[in-house]
Amino acid sequence: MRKSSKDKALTPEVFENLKSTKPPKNSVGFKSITTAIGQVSKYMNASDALKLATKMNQKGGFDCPGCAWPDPDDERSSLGEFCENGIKAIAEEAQNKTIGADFFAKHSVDELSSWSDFEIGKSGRLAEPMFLAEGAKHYQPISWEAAFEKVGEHLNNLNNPDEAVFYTSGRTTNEAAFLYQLFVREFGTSNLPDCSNMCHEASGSALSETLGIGKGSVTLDDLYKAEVVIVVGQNPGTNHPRMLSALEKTKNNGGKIIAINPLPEAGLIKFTNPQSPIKLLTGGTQIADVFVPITINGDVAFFKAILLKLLEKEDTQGNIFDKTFINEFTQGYDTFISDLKTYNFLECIKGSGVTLEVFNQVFDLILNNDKIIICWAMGLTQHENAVDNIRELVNLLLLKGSIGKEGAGTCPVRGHSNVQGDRTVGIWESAPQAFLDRIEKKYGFKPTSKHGYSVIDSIKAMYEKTAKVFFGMGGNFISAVPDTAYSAQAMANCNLTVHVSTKLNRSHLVTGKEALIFPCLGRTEKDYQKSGIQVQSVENSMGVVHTTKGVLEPCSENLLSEVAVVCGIAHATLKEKSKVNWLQYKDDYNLVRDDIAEVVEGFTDYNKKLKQPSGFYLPNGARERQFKTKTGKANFSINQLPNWKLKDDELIMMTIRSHDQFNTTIYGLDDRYRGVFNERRIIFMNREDMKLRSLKEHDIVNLKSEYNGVIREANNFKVVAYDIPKNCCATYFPETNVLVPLDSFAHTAKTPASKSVKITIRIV
Ligand SMILES: Nc1nc2c(c(=O)[nH]1)N[C@H]1C(S)=C(S)[C@@H](COP(=O)(O)OP(=O)(O)OC[C@H]3O[C@@H](n4cnc5c(=O)[nH]c(N)nc54)[C@H](O)[C@@H]3O)O[C@H]1N2
Ligand SMILES: Nc1nc2c(c(=O)[nH]1)N[C@H]1C(S)=C(S)[C@@H](COP(=O)(O)OP(=O)(O)OC[C@H]3O[C@@H](n4cnc5c(=O)[nH]c(N)nc54)[C@H](O)[C@@H]3O)O[C@H]1N2
Ligand SMILES: [Mo]
Repeated sequence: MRKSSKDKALTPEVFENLKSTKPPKNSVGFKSITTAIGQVSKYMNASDALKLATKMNQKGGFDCPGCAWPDPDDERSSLGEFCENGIKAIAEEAQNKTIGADFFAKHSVDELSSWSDFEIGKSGRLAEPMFLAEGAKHYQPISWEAAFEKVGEHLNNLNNPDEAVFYTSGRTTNEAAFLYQLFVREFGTSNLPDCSNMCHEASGSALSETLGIGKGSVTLDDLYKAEVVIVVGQNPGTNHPRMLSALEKTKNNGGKIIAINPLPEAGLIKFTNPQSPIKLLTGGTQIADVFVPITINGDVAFFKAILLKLLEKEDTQGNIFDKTFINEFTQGYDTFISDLKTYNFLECIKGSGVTLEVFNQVFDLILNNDKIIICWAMGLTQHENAVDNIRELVNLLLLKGSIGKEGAGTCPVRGHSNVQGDRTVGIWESAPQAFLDRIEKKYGFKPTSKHGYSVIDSIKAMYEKTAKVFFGMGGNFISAVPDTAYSAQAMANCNLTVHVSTKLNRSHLVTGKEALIFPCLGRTEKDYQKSGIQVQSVENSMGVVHTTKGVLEPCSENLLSEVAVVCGIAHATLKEKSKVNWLQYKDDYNLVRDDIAEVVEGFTDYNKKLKQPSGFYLPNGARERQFKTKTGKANFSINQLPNWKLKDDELIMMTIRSHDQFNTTIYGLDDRYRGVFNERRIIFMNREDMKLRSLKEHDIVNLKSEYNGVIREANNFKVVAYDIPKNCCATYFPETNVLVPLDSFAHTAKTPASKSVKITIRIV
């Protein structure tokens, strides 16, 4: 019997061979260098590895396909901007093994789905376009032309364009992303869900409303000059390792670092810079001056407690708030203050789970400094009240006048290397009308103003069969989204699912009636087109746009660039109806950039500006204290304490990344900085919570979440005792996505609440 979509979507419940030890006291250092070298030598040949290492994140080189942390504007290490996880990312992409017709003839879709994500990823790079016919068990080769025609046919057969969904993951370059959204809009829909919807959407919503720009306001230089940097809900040691070098510089300049996190993440505690031979020998820098072991989702309560104490000082002593800034640049101060006064300090402290002693250390640093930067990531954005989390920290910055001045501001640390650029150039299901108007002016068709589906809306629409074609530009939709079982049915309900990918992943195995895989070039590879090798561009987490140019030969002759794929599909779908000359762009990407320069704000003279070796900064109102909000000012906001409660036997679970994964790509089975080896099906638990349930280290348990009466289950996880606040626990994603309810998402932003899932545990 054939496997159900649900069974294919879930990760296999097999155990490896768990070893857990005390987490190390230090991060990076020698071990990260040897681990990276080990990874490279397993999957790549040595000369390719050297070529890559010397060009990664260098001016004129390629942008690391890992995270979006910016490169220093001035000096860059000659060793390469070294980062263990960056090296793992390129080793994964630049594997020398490829898969094509033979591989898929040998392995059926059902068989591949029984492989672990680690094994799927290690099968090799996709080397030719593949097609899964209705009812077939195996993918078979197809020509690019026939594949484009198939997509065109399906799209043109829909009752209306809104029956198609066009997802984007954040590695797509500006050029490909711009053309992709242009095609989608000309086709007639704005169904452009993207990985941001599951990532920093809550930051975008909160920051646009309060500060008038959905991005952060600081530059790297600000970070070096800050007096206090708060790192909240983020694990840079694993996910943005090069950020640690920047924080080290902040400290060398006298700045203090506060880390707010349920886990004492190794990188936040101690860091040894691999670029510094002396540090390698002497043992590194203590990064966090204060570590705040907050309870999961205790952040609004914690920030409110700080706001309350600041207000008390302001009322008794004065001169605490930056009144000049508040009067000139903000709106809503009085209402905010009267709301704040309705809260009780001790209740807030209790809600945060933090001791008064630790609170006071943080408070003193905030009270006595005005150049404050707050950095955050998924620990704040993946909750039902995620938007409140971010608005509340903006309130703090506004009170202190800590925005739009040197060494101060907001720093949402982005995930995918070009997720920010994709949004800037138009991957947005609810793009502003001004942007749509500029498209109309340039191309002469009227894009629909109707808002499209975000990720969650798309899943519902596919489930309900009001969307019938799913097209994924990169990413691994089924493994990234919440509620795996429901979402798998949604995918299976489609007539056609298409993925443009570098590597095989689970989304190729949980398909619609028909499915296509389009293999594409990766960042590291040379992009040969008619006018020569093409350069592309990306935007980092701090709004710097710069070039990226591959250095290796493509792993197969049958790959297309993402730009070429978009041109091919657009041409096959829109044909002579189109107002756009689709086929010209793939021959010369300068033409795409000329169009972007006309349509997207901040990109005038794009081609010329890109010639500057470090790229160029996009305009950023908040950085200049020009707040482009509805009120024309920076807005204070009113945020409530979250009001969820745990039942007696419930825990609150966050789904996090291990040190050996990039989202759904599993590099290895270790989580070295947390002392976990050779296993991913684990649950980190507080020792008291274990005792209460009579659980011992490595006991096997089943997890269950109940939300609005619907029960979701994930079975077979091993318990690992850990320093995590009581009533909290942590597991890895994607293994536990099946427990994340589709209906549990951030208000306003719709980010799935994958960091606050209520679960119960049963011993097996
Ligand atoms: N190597 C590597 N690099 C990556 C990625 C990767 O998977 N691997 N992914 C990329 C992407 S797309 C993204 S978005 C980023 C993700 O970067 P992160 O946001 O650092 O990733 P997560 O593992 O989700 O970690 C969330 C952190 O928040 C903490 N946390 C969870 N809940 C709460 C809470 O309620 N309050 C507070 N204060 N903290 C909390 C967790 O303990 C954890 O340390 O990294 C990017 N870079
Ligand atoms: N429970 C839970 N779920 C989460 C999260 C969480 O913390 N907890 N985090 C969320 C976040 S922050 C994010 S960003 C999403 C990530 O969601 P996605 O972006 O959809 O997932 P990735 O795992 O990054 O996608 C990996 C795939 O992208 C393809 N790929 C890699 N490079 C390229 C390229 O250059 N071009 C193309 N076309 N394809 C490429 C490869 O085939 C690879 O298999 O997951 C979200 N899901
Ligand atoms: Mo992300």
